[in-house]
Amino acid sequence: MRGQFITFEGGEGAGKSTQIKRLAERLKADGYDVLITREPGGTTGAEAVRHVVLSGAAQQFGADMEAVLFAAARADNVEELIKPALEEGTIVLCDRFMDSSRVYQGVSGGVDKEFLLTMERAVTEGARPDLTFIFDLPPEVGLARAADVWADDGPDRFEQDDLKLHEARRQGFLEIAEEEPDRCIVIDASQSLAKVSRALDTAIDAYFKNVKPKAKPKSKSRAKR
Ligand code: T5A
Repeated sequence: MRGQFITFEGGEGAGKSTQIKRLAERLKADGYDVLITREPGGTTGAEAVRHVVLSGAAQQFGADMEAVLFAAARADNVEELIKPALEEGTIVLCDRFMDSSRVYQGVSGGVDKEFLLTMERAVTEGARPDLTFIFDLPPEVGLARAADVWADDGPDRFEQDDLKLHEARRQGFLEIAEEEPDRCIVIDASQSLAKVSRALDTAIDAYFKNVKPKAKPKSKSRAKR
């Protein structure tokens, strides 16, 4: 029995974390075991890497170095959290994953595609996403939303980038969705919270109908809430 590995991708402030939390509650209420994780992060080691990359401390060493750091954080998250959870039949909801490296480090960072894919294959072995939601919206809308929740220290290393880079990332995610239509579903994230929630629920219901989730629903009384 293997669980389902569902990843959420997109630009800054697209609403991924908000929807992941809501969806997790819904799935738990339906009787599924659900694990939420994020990238970079999830484990103690990966959270330490998160601090290094998002603070901008690694930026001076170049995009290749940042790509390696994201891959290192991913390796830890996969080995410590994601793979064990999938093996137990859990539904794993991950806020960003390999597509963020393809887009942020590859498309906008200029890191060699083959180098990225080699690291991706090594790190994600046994933990490839079954389904990926690409939250699509104009970058200026996402950045304005993100700005509302910035901590006192302001935008992080990637939020500070030029609007052109954010636009290139948006196109990069859309290209991945086009290249891998069996795995990716694009969600119009510029809509209201209620409409985005509805679009996501509809897509999840259709997906679960087709794949017959390997994660077995437990009886309601055992559901974690
Ligand atoms: N990165 C990451 C790489 O470069 N390479 C990699 O391999 C990986 C894994 C991570 C950064 O690292 C980069 C990408 C990122 O720049 P992060 O803080 O985790 O940093 O970045 P985000 O994932 O972008 O986190 P955000 O919090 O900015 O975006 P979310 O999670 O998409 O948005 P969310 O849910 O927090 O919502 C933001 C605000 O908008 C509101 C929410 O209430 C919240 O206030 N909101 C809406 N408002 C109106 N309408 C809606 N539909 C809304 N949905 C949410």
